[in-house]
Amino acid sequence: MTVLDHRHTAAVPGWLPGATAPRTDPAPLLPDTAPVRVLGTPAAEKADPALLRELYRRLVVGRRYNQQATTLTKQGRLAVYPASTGQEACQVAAALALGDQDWLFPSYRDTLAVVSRGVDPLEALTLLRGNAHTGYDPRASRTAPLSTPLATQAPHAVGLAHAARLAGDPVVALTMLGDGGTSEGDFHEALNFAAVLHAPVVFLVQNNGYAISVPLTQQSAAPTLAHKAVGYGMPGRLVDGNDAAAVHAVLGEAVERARQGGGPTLVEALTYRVEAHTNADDATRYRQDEEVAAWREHDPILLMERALRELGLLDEQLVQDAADEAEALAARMRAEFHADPELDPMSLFAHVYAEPTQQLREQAAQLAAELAAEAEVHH
Ligand SMILES: Cc1ncc(C[n+]2csc(CCOP(=O)(O)OP(=O)(O)O)c2C)c(N)n1
Repeated sequence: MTVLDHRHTAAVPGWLPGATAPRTDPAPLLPDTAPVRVLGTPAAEKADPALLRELYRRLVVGRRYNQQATTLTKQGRLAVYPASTGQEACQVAAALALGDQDWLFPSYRDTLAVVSRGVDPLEALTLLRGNAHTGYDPRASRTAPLSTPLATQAPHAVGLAHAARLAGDPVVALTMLGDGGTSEGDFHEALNFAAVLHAPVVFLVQNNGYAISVPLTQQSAAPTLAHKAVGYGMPGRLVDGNDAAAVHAVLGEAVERARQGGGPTLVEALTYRVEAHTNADDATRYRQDEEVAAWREHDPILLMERALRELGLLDEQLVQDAADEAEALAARMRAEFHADPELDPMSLFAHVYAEPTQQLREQAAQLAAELAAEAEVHH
């Protein structure tokens, strides 16, 4: 027995009165001990067949979207694309778990979630094409811009959700991050604020194993990333991130809990980034082919197909319709991205502040003069 042991045994009963005492036993907040699974388990039989088929359709279309966008980067038609190939279950389930009144706060890897939420598939790629603007109306779609700085979208989600709660609107905000994002200060501040304010927020961490070349083992010593919830006083859930039905169920519960005033939830979805970080990365430099191959066997579309077949829900028509829709979308992407967009450099200054600052006005005037001078030269 050491002096420190005494601290553990005496802490709660002998705690001094006042505001510093722990308010609840943290043990009930400990995350799931194993990832939640639905597909291939008895729970699949209780799942809504229409939902499973809808998830399948979205997965197939989503995979094709990822493939086509990646190809467009190779042709120089798209500046950068952080593919969510292999992570489509998280992407489509996140979009489906939200209602129309809710808000999504995505990261740069979550274009597919934005599209699955109903934003035009081409508009959703505007930022990644090199435009200064988001390309879609965040207010109309209740979808924040894709966040390039890691985890900054998390405090934004908390702020919006808290404001909505104060206004009495039954809005839930769901924010998506990567495993690397959970090391950012913004992530921790967001969790703390969300728990203290009891904000209706769901944090979805897609643990895809890597932050560019940094594997999770070098990123975090937490037993699971879901454990990070406990210290802030919210539940942490662990789910198989390639099981679309499980991700949908776990997120659905968390969204409902938040809507009913139950506060925030952190969900860790175990998944894998099958492609490189972006088209600017060579993943073979830091991971083995066998690892990728093993995850391809646990692919979200494979899991869903297998489950649908077992349940007698995979008919020719569904397969054909999903494939046709996917090809039509890919063809539209190719056609639309064939030409370079016409950009107005002056639009750079739009939508920054409601009232442009003096500095921005000066910069805008300077750019306008430079453009006019250039036009004169070419005249
Ligand atoms: C604040 C901040 N720091 C560093 C970067 C550079 N950066 C871009 S992606 C990335 C890795 C992120 O990994 P993870 O959060 O696991 O997400 P994933 O890309 O795997 O979806 C880093 C460090 C950044 N975008 N923002």
